[in-house]
Amino acid sequence: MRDGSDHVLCLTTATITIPGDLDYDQDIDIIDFNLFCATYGSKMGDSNYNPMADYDHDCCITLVDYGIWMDYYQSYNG
Ligand SMILES: [Ca+2]
Ligand SMILES: [Ca+2]
Repeated sequence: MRDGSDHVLCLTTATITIPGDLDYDQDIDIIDFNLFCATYGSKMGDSNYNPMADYDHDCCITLVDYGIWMDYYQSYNG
């Protein structure tokens, strides 16, 4: 029986994505660096291509992406 007082409690987890945090554990550390290195040099379609590490969206993981990742790393770890 519905009496109009039913409430649906919606809990949403607001996951804040930190740019450069490739393993989504809310930090930028050596693990993220290793993940970046694993995808470095790949291009879209390659098995090791990680679009999350393609910061300039050119479909390749290059030195440009590395520079951007390093900026994220250095800003995060101050
Ligand atoms: Ca991380
Ligand atoms: Ca790129």
